[in-house]
Amino acid sequence: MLGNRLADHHISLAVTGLSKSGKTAFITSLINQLINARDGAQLPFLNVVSDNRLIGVKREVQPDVTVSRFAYEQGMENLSNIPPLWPNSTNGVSQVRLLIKYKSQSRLRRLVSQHSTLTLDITDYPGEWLLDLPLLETDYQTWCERFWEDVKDGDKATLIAPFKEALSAINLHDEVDEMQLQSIALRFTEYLHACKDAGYQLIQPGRFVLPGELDGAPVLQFFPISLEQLASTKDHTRSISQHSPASLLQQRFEQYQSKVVKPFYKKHFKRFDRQIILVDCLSALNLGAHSFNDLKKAINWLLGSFHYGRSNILKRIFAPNIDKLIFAASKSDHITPDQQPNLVKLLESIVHEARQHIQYEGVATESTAFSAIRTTSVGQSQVNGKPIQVLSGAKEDGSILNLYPGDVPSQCPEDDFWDKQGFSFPNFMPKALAHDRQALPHIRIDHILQFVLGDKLE
Ligand SMILES: Nc1nc2c(ncn2[C@@H]2O[C@H](COP(=O)(O)OP(=O)(O)OP(=O)(O)O)[C@@H](O)[C@H]2O)c(=O)[nH]1
Ligand SMILES: [Mg+2]
Repeated sequence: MLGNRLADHHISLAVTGLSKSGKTAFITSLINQLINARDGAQLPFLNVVSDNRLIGVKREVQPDVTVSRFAYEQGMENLSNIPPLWPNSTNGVSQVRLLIKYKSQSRLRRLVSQHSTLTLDITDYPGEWLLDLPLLETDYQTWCERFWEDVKDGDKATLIAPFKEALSAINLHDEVDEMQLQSIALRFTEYLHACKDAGYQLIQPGRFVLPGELDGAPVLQFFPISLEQLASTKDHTRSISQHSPASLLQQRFEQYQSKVVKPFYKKHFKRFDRQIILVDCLSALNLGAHSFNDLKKAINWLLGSFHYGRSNILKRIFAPNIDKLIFAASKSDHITPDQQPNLVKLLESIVHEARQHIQYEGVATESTAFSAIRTTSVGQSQVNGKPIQVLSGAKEDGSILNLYPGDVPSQCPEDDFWDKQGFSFPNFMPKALAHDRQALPHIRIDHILQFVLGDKLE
């Protein structure tokens, strides 16, 4: 028994990231690289591969048979399509389990068994749902206050107008009119969609924009009341009946917490050993100041709510046991190699405070920039007689574009950055694959694998 335990061990890896940060592409590439590790994958920094100790990797039936199987084959089919397509975007939860068989360097392990096996479990889910996590620590009133504080910024102030108008029609001291609540909730949902389309990142509650099987359910029919309305509910000279809209909205918010958010996290985020936090700094830079500032806000709100080690409701739900965590700026094939160090510094400036808390709790952290599926090649060009690096990649229409996308700022940019310097790239498409079992081109996935798995494969 002890022998088995020594030879076989297990890691549950949390892949965390906002919507479109690159989680599904990362998991697809991770499976692809490990399966092809002995057959074409470029993984020089993964010691078990460079030491020639990896025996093989295979997929096993996942631990939770009630959730979908991670659609790796479908993703590879998309990538080998002509023209190649990105893996489909995620609208539900799925899982994958990999068995990694290797020769251990530990004499004790080798005495027990010739080979050891590391079991790796990963869960994929829509990034939209992740931002619901901080809601567990918020009551309805605080949520409303935060919401109105947040919409003061930029275009959100304009986008909110139709919802604000609809909200003004409601009398919180009347009896509930369910149809009226439903139609105001619809305006609220439209506002969240408009923010998403405009490139904002802090979209909450997440199920409103990606409801899955909850589409049309009353638990998604609530919204924040205005600060004036909030104040009027506290006016003790006017009693609020249990059947008033204000009470119902609060009840729905609490039902959303207990019936939607909590079960999701309880079921899928129970126990992790290692964590990767993906941050798509480059798309946010590309979209402009509003998107970048919102990304920073969303990431810090999220990380603040993890409170690694602190005893709170999330701690009880997560019971986090994480000993290693890596922050990774995704899609780094959008910039030239000379800009990669700046991208890591930019990422570090976004997560600085949260990282200090996490390290204080004894969790080893690292930061890096990577590309799960590399779409570009690097070439040279001349500007004013000086050589510069440029990128070449295929646009969505298949045409090839050569460009210098811009300098990456090494810390969160000040206001004048957005006026002075442009940063621009199209959504490149993946390169054509010869077949769907080929190793995917990537940047630094092997560094990430070494950080999260390396010590377990010694
Ligand atoms: N150039 C480049 N683009 C990438 C890379 N990874 C992801 N992308 C782009 O980002 C999009 C979103 O990637 P996904 O992996 O679906 O992101 P996600 O975090 O799973 O998104 P949700 O499931 O919606 O939360 C892809 O469709 C690609 O357009 C990468 O390594 N390089
Ligand atoms: Mg996804």
